[in-house]
Amino acid sequence: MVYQVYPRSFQDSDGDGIGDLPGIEQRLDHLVALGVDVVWLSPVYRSPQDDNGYDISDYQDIDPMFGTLEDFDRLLTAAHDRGLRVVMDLVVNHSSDEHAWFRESRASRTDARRDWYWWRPAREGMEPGTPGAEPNNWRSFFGGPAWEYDEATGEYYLHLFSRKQPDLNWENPDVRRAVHDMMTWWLDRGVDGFRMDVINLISKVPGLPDGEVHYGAYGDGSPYYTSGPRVHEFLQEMHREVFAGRPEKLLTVGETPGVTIEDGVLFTDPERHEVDMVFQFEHVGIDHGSSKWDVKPLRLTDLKATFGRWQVGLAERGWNSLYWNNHDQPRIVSRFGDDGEHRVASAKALALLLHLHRGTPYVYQGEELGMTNAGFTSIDQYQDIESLGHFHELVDAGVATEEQMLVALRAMSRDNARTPVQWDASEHAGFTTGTPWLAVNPNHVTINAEAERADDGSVFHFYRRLVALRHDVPVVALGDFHMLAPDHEAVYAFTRTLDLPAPAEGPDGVASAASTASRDELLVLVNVGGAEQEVPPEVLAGWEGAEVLIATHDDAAARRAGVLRAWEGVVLRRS
Ligand code: TEU
Repeated sequence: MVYQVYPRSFQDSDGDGIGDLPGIEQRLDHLVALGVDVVWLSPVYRSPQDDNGYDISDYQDIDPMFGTLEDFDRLLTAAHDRGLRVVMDLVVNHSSDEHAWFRESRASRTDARRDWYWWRPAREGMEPGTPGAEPNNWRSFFGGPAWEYDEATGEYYLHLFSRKQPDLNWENPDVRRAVHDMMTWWLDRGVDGFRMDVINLISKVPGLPDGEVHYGAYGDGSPYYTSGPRVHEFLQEMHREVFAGRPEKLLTVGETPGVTIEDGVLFTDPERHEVDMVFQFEHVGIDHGSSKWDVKPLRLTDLKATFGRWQVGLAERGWNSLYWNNHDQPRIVSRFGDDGEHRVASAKALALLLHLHRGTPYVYQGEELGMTNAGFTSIDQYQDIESLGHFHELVDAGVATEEQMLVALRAMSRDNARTPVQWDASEHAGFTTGTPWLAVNPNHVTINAEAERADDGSVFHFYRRLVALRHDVPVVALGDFHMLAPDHEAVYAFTRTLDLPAPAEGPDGVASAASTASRDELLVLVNVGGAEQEVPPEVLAGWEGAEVLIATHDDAAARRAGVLRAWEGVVLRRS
């Protein structure tokens, strides 16, 4: 299991209200208790923090807010000593506009680094710097145009994210070489791999054509930069230049918004040497309407359809990653679960559902506690650049009212995931002695790590058991997946199956009588809702008397065959 730490919100050690590297070190034992294999650190590099560190101004230094390179080395050693591996966030689709590369690039049209970024003149016949004169009509991910006009040199630069995140030009081999060198520097320092930020956006269709306009003033450029023409070539080159021949075991995961299953296979087929796995976005898009701010209720059959297709699509070649949460997504218990009456049961049920799929599970800090959305009610409480950008774009354009946008942010803002980790019931939840950079959720008084560690029925201990199962039971990690009852709107059901090889031959070279191959099988049943559900009889046929491997509800005596209580999940095993 990979556990994501968002350093700014994990643990503060110096009272400035912002989490830091020594703080992470203090909390490593929590991760060990959970059974974590790998820690993914969101960016801790030097950064102006326009997008909370996803805007890097020096790839080979630590931001003073988080500590020093010495603090980093100490954390790495402390993690390795506990058997934890550490994966860095690699943000190389763009740098910060304060990176030396970009400062040089913007200095003049003839600078040696001009071509390290995407510079273009104004649209033909338009006055540079005037509305609509951008080189094309693409909208940035954070609202507004994807181009910034630079008066000094009279051209625009491309930024798919904020104007302080100029896109690097991967067509230029010098850019790629600089990135490879930087990656090697971190691997030599002892890091165990990379989570690669929006890595399928690095190759753009060079003509940068206009996109279709779905709403507002700007167009959708994604067909021209999502899994673009050279992306596989770039990743294979990166593998050759950085990873090939290194003796240590490393992990690479590409964050790939908009990736299709076909491309997912190409990215993760081990024989192609690109990345170990990707984060796909389909299941976190099924509650989006015309945009992520247009929130639709979950239809369970949609979730089954998308997860089912990915499980089948990557069954033969490639490998899935499994996640509900990260620092960009609202909390799963508030989103697809029930963060009121059924918080504990629904957090466990959704965890069980996800962790019994085939693939590598990711847990985002606080998810293992069943932490909920932030519950902010005023725009002043938000800090996230995406939330603020869209609020102002849509409200100013009259597309949505302030009230509508506040409702949308309450459901979808990235800040929902970014409130500080709730360690205990004290003021500021044990996160800081100072003033937290983003408000601590008042529910930390009851929802916190200290209380959950002491309660065997907590969400924390359930996650711990799920992680242990994956380590101990091969069919959980490796078994084939088969979806059942795809049309049922409340019960999520599937099987996992693994043929076990016959036991090894005895020392005399003769297999024992009991050495026939056997099959291990699981039936996973989850009630995704608050009403009692009958499991369709055809799903249960043949499973009478099977052993219960794990269940969300402890009171086995109250369990009735064929019936799932509110948010109940059960895994049956027969072999
Ligand atoms: O996210 C990329 C991405 O596609 C989205 O999830 C995006 O953040 C947004 O939610 C779209 O609505 C990655 C990082 O995870 C994110 O934190 C950064 O802001 C972004 O890249 C730019 O580096």
